[in-house]
Amino acid sequence: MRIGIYGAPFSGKTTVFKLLVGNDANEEMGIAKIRDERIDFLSKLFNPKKTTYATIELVDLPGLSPELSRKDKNQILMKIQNVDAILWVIRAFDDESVARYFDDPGKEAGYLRDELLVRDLEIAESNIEKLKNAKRKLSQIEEMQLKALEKCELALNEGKFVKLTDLSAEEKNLLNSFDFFTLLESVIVVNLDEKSFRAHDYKGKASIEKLARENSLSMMEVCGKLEMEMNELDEEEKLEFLKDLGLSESGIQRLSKVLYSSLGLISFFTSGEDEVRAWTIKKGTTFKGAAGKIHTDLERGFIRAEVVKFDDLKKLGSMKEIKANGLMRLEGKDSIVEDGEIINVRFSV
Ligand SMILES: Nc1nc2c(ncn2[C@@H]2O[C@H](COP(=O)(O)OP(=O)(O)O)[C@@H](O)[C@H]2O)c(=O)[nH]1
Ligand SMILES: [Mg+2]
Repeated sequence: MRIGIYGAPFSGKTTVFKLLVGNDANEEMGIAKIRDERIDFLSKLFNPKKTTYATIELVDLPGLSPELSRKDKNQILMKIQNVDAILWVIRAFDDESVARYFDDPGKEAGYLRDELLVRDLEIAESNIEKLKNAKRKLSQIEEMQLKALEKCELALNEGKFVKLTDLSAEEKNLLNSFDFFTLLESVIVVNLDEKSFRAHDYKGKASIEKLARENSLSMMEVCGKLEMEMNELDEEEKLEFLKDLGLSESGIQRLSKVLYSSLGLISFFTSGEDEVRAWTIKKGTTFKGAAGKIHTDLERGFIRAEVVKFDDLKKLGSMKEIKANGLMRLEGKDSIVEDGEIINVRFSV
């Protein structure tokens, strides 16, 4: 999974990127470990040689701002092609030492939305034109593409995201090759200073909430600077610090969860003496499909999966107790995996 970090200059994009990827990141692209306290627990319990967290790939973009030329903007936006989701970072922290492009975070969010709409409209229009000007009879697929593109054009002209347009699954498929940004999931991260973070209030809040609601985007608040400072603390101090803020987990942990849920992703686990590992799958994946994530042999030779719920294991404390209480079940290839299941695949090849 790849996520592009999008926003105006000095909004805290690189700060969020570094928080996710690790402090010493200095590249545009990085791999973020998804912190998951369930993996920490399993790792303590099984004491494996290796512990592997789920990961996501992140792309840190230069800032987009109104005074840039169309060409410069497109160059920046090109970097979010081929991502699965866009993470918007909005500047809502007060700090006179850091330059600011918009005096109102609500306006900043509106600007970011408009840039995506303008770019997508350009894509729709130019491809409609291309198809219409083709000096040959269009194939059936191209006819359908044209119809779908015209629906998008209409919606975009009304300021509506492509993902909210009334398109069939087939039409969405046909649109895949155009890389519409407003067809992707977006998560809005509002970067606050400590004062507004504690108060849960800041200028433009209502209008960002409205924008998120209207376009069906997820939204969350973080305090980038505090998170950075928190990274210097040891685990216990960190928890104290979070508690003082009325939180139980860091913004980055919350962000991972928001990303997962907005992308329709869940985790399952494998565990043993060699490795405890988290795997990322789409909601609705079957046990056979999940087995294929681990290894194609496991999918090919799938017999059954032994399944334990993480919460049961946490409660009972050992696999022995799980078995004694009949809490390990067997599942066939077509059953659906639920979030937090620990799976052992029985297979033969
Ligand atoms: N006061 C304050 N400063 C921040 C916060 N987040 C980022 N900054 C600072 O703002 C400046 C720009 O941040 P950066 O992440 O590089 O922004 P980018 O241009 O969007 O990548 C840096 O000096 C950061 O240290 C925050 O939450 N509060
Ligand atoms: Mg940056």
